[in-house]
Amino acid sequence: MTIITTVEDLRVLAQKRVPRMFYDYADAGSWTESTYRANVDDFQTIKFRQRVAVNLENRSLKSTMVGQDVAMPVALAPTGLTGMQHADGEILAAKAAEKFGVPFTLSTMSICSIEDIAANTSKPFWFQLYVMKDREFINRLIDRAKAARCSALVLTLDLQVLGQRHKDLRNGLSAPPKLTIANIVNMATKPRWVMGMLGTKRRSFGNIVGHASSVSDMSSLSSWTSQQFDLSLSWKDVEWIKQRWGGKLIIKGIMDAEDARLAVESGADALIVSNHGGRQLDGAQSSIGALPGIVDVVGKQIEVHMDGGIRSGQDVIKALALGAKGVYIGRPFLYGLGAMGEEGVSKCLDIIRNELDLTMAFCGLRDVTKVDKNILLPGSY
Ligand code: FMN
Repeated sequence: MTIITTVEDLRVLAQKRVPRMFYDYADAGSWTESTYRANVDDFQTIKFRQRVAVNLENRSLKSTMVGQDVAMPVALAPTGLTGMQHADGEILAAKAAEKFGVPFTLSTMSICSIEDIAANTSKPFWFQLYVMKDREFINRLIDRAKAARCSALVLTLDLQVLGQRHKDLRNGLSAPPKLTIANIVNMATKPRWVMGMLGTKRRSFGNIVGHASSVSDMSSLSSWTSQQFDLSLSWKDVEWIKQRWGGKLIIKGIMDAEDARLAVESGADALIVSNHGGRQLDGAQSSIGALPGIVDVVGKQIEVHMDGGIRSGQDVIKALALGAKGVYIGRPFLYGLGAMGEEGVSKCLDIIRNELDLTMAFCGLRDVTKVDKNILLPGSY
């Protein structure tokens, strides 16, 4: 039996259990993957101040993100094709997040639909929107998210063009995925995954197929998707979406202080410092590197969240210390899902909670909302 004590253990197990083309899709970054690696590595240079003989009774990890209570300030990031890491992956991840008390964010490019998540959970979840050229489709998605009682809209702005991921090209990962002999042979070595997929009908993009006017099946999806990136996207569109949505708006993909100012002006309630997990602009700064500069500029006006490279509770507390009100994990929960389904996502959240709690204690704090730069060694960040 494999003993799982870290997010890395979940990654290793997921690699064994998920077909290569889908594992690589989750695990890869763009081009040389330098930003993808920097996201993780830059956390390691930040050092804590260890404190002793402080009362550590009754510790609390409870906080809020965009005014909503969270059991700890860690949300599940929107990830496309999650239902390919494990059958019904989005439903399983949403259930694990709900039980734990943290937000789950459903991607536009998910396999399970908005309605699937609403039918299988009882608390509100968050919906992530890409700005596509088909504005009628956006209108319908927003209406569907409202009908499903989504309590925040995460608007991703960093995907007007797609960063090239070599592994996806080599593995033939497209919509629909190319079933090459190599892919089929590899899938045959992952019986759990195959059995799961045979047991579900949810195998195509649930928010799109049958909902966008010209997409009725997986082959019409391919040409539709390639036309949908909106090269003319501007902050005016963001204002329109804010107005159309009318609820909490979180803008994702901000790496620049000037863009952070514009996000505030467009009426966002929060922004996410994010480089898409190193999957878009390779050569961009790490997210944790960009965070302090953005907090300095807009941190008093709006909640600043971050994602990218978080692999432990220690990383979470470092981001909070540098001014993030909350963070998101992408690959860590996908590894959990690929490794062990819903149980794996819960395991991932448990691991991060325990690491966060103990690290906070070592730094002499009892309340996660009180974490600030004082827990870090000056000069190490
Ligand atoms: N971000 C989006 O806004 N929408 C998506 O559909 C989306 N799909 C993703 C798919 C995968 C497999 C991964 C790994 C990331 C995706 N992202 C997407 C980016 C994540 O929301 C998040 O920014 C990133 O995963 C954070 O980095 P981490 O994986 O190191 O935690």
